Amino acid sequence: MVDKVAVARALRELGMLLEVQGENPFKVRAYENGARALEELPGGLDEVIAAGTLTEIPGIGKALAAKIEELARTGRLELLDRTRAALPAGIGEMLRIPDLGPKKIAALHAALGIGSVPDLEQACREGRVREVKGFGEKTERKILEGIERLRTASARVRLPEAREVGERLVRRLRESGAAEQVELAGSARRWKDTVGDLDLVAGSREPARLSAVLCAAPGVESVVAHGETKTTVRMAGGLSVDLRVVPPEDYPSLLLHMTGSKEHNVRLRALAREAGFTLSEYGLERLADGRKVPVHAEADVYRALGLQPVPPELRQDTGEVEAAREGKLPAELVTLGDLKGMVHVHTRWSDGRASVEEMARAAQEMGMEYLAITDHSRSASYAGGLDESRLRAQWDEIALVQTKVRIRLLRGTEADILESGALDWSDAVLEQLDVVVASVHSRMKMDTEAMTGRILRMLELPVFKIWGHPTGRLLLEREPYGLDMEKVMDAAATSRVALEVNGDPHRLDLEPRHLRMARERGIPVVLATDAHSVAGLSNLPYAVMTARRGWVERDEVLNALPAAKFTARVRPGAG
Ligand code: DGT
Ligand code: CA
Ligand code: CA
Ligand code: ZN
Repeated sequence: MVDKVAVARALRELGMLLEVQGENPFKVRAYENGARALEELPGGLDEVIAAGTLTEIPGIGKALAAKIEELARTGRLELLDRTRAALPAGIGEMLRIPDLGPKKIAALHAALGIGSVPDLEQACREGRVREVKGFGEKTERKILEGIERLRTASARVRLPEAREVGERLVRRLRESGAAEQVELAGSARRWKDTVGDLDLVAGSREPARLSAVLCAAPGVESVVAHGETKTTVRMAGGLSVDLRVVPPEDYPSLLLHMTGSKEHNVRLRALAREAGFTLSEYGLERLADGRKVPVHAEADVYRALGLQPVPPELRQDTGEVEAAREGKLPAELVTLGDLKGMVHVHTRWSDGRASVEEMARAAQEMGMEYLAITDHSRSASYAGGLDESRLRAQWDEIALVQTKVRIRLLRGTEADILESGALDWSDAVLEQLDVVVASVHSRMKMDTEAMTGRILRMLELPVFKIWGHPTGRLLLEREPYGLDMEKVMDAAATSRVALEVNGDPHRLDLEPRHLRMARERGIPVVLATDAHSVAGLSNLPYAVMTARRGWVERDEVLNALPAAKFTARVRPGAG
């Protein structure tokens, strides 16, 4: 099976390297667009190649299709190899420094001969970068910060990328028939927002054969360690994968151990000792006689320790062990099936890539009862934000599409929260909308006091709003805004607001600890995709799992309400 993420990555790298070489911007953009189109391809790449329909994908022309086929067939791209060879070897790593694009890298290379991250770091420290035209002290400082962040973040990948690789390997190992049980464990099973490495666990009587299957799997670049019970490989994208294998009867204990978190395990072990057992990856044993307690599933271990079974995504040692002991784990954790509406999506009217009708049909296919179209407001001009006349024209289109689909369409907006804390629409417009998402997209670097004031003023507005991607973080790329969360949450509790759990894999915002703060205060939430394409709608599970990690229950989720109740609850003009 062809790894479309790896193919996309190769195209993107080629585009950026060509840009460093000064290649024409159109060509450069074509690679980026092609990479994006592949990432958003709903199915597998093999089918498309087999059917010869690559060029029917928007953004993929003949030349690009040939390169994709070459990558799929050979795992390499001749032009990429040649371009890499023509540039200093460290340029690829320099491209990963946040905020340092190909143009700046080309300028630094031309002026100072810098061709690697260590060269660059040294030049910054010696104050040489600020002397280059177009650079200054501030850029120099930002580059150093970027290098620092690259160091701390480079080891981790975002959850969906990790899960995609992990699930593919799990399928492969299962299909080999060399194992009775195989599962993804570790942070990926806990749906943590970023993943350090993948942990696969298996119960098998043929560990050597299973290990060989992993080593030969597509996408495996090198074998780091290779033993009977433990194998470690490195994937093409740099992600490391551990496989642990035990006999089938010991599998549940291994799964529990390898799922973690480490902190959760430490707590379980302490409880086990108190109860007269020892707990390890090899099983649960009675201290008195060293006899193994038979364990058929993870739940058996929890029960033996007097605990309710804890779902993997809750295993963070943030109170779940105490709750499980008292039988007080949240009973109605929200599930994907609970959701009845999509409440934050974009269309071609602003920066989305699908029409209102396409989004409506896709959401309907997913079983949704309602869909709020929430394109950007005017201030988000970089994202094609709508002015009032275009917004009204969009209402006409929404009305037209409504005559063709069953799903109920709602008029919405994603209004910018302006620097003053006001929303980017007049009250007259706000009153005519069904759903208002309010988000910060500009002036994100205000200091904590100013940003907190801005948000507090937004919260005070009488109109009901969904506060979109509240902390503004971009995973592995951008820190959250400075915000006094306690203050903001206290204000939200008495405001007409719901907090969004944004399932965009780059955001996963709010995060669990903040959701816990919201729940303590009775603040409702919505689970949203912020989709900019039909494919983006399928990120809903990431919003759901992030919410579950924050213990969110069904009755706290506004878009688990049926359409009539939802609109009554969030309609800006209403009571
Ligand atoms: P990651 O890879 O950084 O995203 O996070 P994890 O949780 O996947 O951590 P990893 O890969 O180092 O280890 C996988 C699991 O193995 C971890 O969740 C719990 C278990 N584990 C690892 N080290 C220890 C340890 O020192 N003590 C205990 N009790 N469990 C451990
Ligand atoms: Ca791991
Ligand atoms: Ca590991
Ligand atoms: Zn949005």
